[in-house]
Amino acid sequence: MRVNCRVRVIVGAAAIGISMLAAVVAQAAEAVRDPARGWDRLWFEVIVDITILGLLFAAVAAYFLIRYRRRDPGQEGSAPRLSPAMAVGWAIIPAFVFIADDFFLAGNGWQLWNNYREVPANRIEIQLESGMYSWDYTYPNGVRAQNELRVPAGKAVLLRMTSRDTIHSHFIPDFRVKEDSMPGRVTYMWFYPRQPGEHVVTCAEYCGIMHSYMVGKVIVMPEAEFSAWYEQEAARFAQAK
Ligand SMILES: [Cu+2]
Repeated sequence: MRVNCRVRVIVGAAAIGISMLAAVVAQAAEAVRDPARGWDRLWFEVIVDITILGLLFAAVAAYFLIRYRRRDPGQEGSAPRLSPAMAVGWAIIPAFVFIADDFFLAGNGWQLWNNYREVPANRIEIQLESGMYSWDYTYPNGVRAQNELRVPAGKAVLLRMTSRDTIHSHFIPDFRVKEDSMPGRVTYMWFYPRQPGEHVVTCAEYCGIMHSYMVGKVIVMPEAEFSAWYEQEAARFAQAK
């Protein structure tokens, strides 16, 4: 009777683990092109998975605590006999459920990263030179901006980055992207600003005593508004030459 009950608990745990993995697989199968959404989704999956696993393990532990509690002060406990197969099962199945989920989430993260490294063809490409202590952006038409990156909504933005002094790290928390910029090497990052709004840019690599002042913002504008600004800035730069 007792053995049957334990077998049911083990089988139940394995079934929940497998169905949980299946749900994660189904979600991961949808290709996510907006990296921010992809990372958010993966993080949500991590939270859901560890919550389910944690509750499951806690429920089994609580069941055992109640089921095998001491019923009178003089009672002496006795360990139930486990067959070798049961002993191995008790060790392997919970570990398998936990580790399988860990590997699965790690695999999802890797896949997401690989997808992220492929930049959409339809994009605006901006050069970024970082230096102590500013972010200097140059647009394809020669327009330059410092610490304020204006971009159109609804289009992927690619930054090709380098540094004129030391290592900095261009971090836009709202878009879930962060990448080092360094002298003598061109690195890149991209993000997909879907709606107009403002987002903080900050340096995520300690680069000197004013590091904490190395902040800027991404200003996402409606496309028409961006085009007007872009042309106006181009004319201003042409006049200044
Ligand atoms: Cu910096």
